[in-house]
Amino acid sequence: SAAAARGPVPRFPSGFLWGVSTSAHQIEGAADEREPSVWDAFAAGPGRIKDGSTADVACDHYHRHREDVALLARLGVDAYRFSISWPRVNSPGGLGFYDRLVDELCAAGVRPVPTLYHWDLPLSVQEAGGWLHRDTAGRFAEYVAVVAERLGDRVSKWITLNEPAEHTLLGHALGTHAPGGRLLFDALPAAHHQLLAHGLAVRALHAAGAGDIGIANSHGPTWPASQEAADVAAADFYDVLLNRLFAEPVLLGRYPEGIGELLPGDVEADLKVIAEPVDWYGINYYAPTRVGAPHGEEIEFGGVTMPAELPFSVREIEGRPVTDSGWPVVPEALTELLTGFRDRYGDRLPPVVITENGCAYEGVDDQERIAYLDGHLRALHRALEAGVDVRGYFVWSLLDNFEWAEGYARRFGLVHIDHGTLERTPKASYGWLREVLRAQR
Ligand code: GBH
Repeated sequence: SAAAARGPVPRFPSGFLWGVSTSAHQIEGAADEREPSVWDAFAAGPGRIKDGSTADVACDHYHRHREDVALLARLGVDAYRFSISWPRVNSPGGLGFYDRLVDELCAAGVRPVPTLYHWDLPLSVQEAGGWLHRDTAGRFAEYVAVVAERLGDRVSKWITLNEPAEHTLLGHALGTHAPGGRLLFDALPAAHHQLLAHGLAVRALHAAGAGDIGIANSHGPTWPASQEAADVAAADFYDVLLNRLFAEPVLLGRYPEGIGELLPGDVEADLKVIAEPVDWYGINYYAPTRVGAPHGEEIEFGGVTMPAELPFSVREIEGRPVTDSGWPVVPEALTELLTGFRDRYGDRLPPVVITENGCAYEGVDDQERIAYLDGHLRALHRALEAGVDVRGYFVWSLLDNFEWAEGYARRFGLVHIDHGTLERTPKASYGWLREVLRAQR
């Protein structure tokens, strides 16, 4: 078989944390058993979700969590990254659901790794100003304190936010995700307030006696379209906006040059909060991005419409296979990303965990997904050999799920979901990963 021809996945250090990831809004369903979130409101608008779907039922994980925990246990992962829905915690019995989930995970020998925010802001908080409003950061910290108080006796590893970069760009600058803001550069306060929320959450977790805290930031190498000055400058700018703007406040306690001036409030004082030390740094990696000077016209890219007034344009990476999302498959860019982080941030970079990596493909005999994951594990191992301190790897995702604006049309799961019957069927990649994990023991 193709897997045999590739040879075994190299051996990772003992204690390396193997896991899979999901998020609440993408899998839970049971929307009528919680407060509404920005995603419920966004999906209700016409033309927002490609297949016209909503996450009202999703994978119905809320009612089928026992079956899903059994799938995790059989897969043999050490850890499960899921997210806690703030709108559910706001609703009667909501925290009780996560309480039971954590108990079931512990009983199954799977370590719970909750993310405290994965894009599903309570609609009530949006109506009070959302991430454009500074108070949202304080409200988030209050919610975090409640969760830590209830789960802190059994949860020993925490993630504050998922991908504030994507939530800013897609949710507030371009409007292709909830809450649908099309503010372009006026969306930057949403980034700052999320980062402030991260810092306040770290403090709230510490106050509750919790430790081992990280953030899950999306990162990828930015490749200039050519060596011409205009392309290099555009790529640098994109790198500042999508990578450095979110890494540097957390790791270095400062914004990249030119950014701080664009932000509201006492930025220097806020940076002290944002730089509250994390114990590890989570990276979600999917693909590199090739960027050049602006075209001066609107372009469609990776399902996103980029307005003409942006000072860069995203270009195709040629000569590579692409996944069903249209993203190129470039495993060695993961090695480049990690060694680049180590070189840039040195001893300010804590141990790294890959908190998401995966791909969209159809079918249950998903040989392309196996090839993608196999290639990325080898690239990750090369980063370890090059001296980068990587402590864990989480596949996105356990289940096919609600892929935001793409609806159910993109399948990232190791387990297939029939969205009619909600039947779970492990794919070939699930069996492959189980064997990889077994061989690592
Ligand atoms: C994550 O976002 C989310 O955390 C998760 O909820 C989601 O389901 C999952 O990934 C899959 O989408 O256009 O070639 O330059 C990922 C966001 C995906 C943003 C890849 C950057 C670069 C591809 N990232 N993308 S390209």
